[in-house]
Amino acid sequence: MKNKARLILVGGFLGAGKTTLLSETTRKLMAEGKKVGLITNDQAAELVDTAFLLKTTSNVAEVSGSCFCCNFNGFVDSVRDVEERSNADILIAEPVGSCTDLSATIVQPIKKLYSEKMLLSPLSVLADPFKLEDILNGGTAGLHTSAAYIYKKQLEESEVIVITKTDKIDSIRLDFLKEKIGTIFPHTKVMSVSSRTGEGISDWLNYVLNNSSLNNKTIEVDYNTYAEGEAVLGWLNASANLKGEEIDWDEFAGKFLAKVGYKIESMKLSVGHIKIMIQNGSDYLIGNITNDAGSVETRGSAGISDKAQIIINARVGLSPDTLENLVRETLNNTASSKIEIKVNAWNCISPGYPNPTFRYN
Ligand SMILES: Nc1nc2c(ncn2[C@@H]2O[C@H](COP(=O)(O)OP(=O)(O)OP(=O)(O)O)[C@@H](O)[C@H]2O)c(=O)[nH]1
Ligand SMILES: [Mg+2]
Repeated sequence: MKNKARLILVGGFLGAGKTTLLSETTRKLMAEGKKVGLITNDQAAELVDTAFLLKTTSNVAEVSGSCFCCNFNGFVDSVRDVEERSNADILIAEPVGSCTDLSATIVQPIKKLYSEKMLLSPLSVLADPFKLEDILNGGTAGLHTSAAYIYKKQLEESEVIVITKTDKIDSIRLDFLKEKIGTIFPHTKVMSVSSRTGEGISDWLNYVLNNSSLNNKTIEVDYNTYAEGEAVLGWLNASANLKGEEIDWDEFAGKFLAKVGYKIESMKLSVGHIKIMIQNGSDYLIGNITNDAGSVETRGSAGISDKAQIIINARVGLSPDTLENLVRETLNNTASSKIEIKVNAWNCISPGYPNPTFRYN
């Protein structure tokens, strides 16, 4: 009989590096002959994360339209679906980056209702070092105060705080940061990873694969502040087909993101995360903006061709209507008369009040 599958929850604020770590981890585990299933999550469909992770494995299930906590049964169904489909030993799930109270709404319900079917690893919460440093120093990391509240609650309920992107921070600053976390959260394990260099990934994996969630504590969460922290973000998920003649998609992506980044910076907007993926057959490019300075990062290449698809996911401190106009205008303007845009899906919302299926305390 097959052993119980292990479920690893990888939380953390928008842009912390969750999907990148999932991708690197999956590659590593697959190379060791392990079967891995992944579960993505978002408030709406058309996810860059799902499309990106599908480049690593076909064993991806998506819960979209609601977060895991507010659609707990949908979450469990997806976990089981991907487990059966892939016969996976290890399942890794990424909740929406603006979600908190996961201990009460996911960890405890799984332990109470599904402990015979799955082993749950300690709840990992990923944190970008610069945002984390600012939050621990009493700042808001450029976020609305209610969004910063969510960030702090995520840290408070975590069993493992994983500092990400360590390739971007020097070792002395990293040690200070770890020390500070140890003072503020003395009972929480602290680890660090770089998905860019691979540093720390094996240690984190060993820890979550060999330990179970022992956390029976839930935290106090003021749901009105939590709801406000999510609602201040306009949330856009869109996809479109692009058509032109011999278009250099990397150049197109670079221009589009640079223009969005410029607007973000000049309007002094608070950025959760803006991510795009352009796919041209098996070639693809991912582009991200994760800070208010509007700085753009791209990876991969979508090459040159007549046709491509674009997925855009943006979480920005703007009303949905204004965000929609900003993205639409910038896309049209970048495409100019050379590229025809056929929109497949265009969804712009403000996340609703969190209403979890279960809440244990
Ligand atoms: N330098 C560096 N950048 C990283 C690392 N991990 C992630 N990033 C970058 O951080 C950005 C966000 O990464 P994601 O993995 O998409 O973050 P996420 O937490 O899944 O974001 P959401 O799904 O929006 O909540 C991307 O630009 C990544 O390339 C890392 O280890 N080093
Ligand atoms: Mg992600």
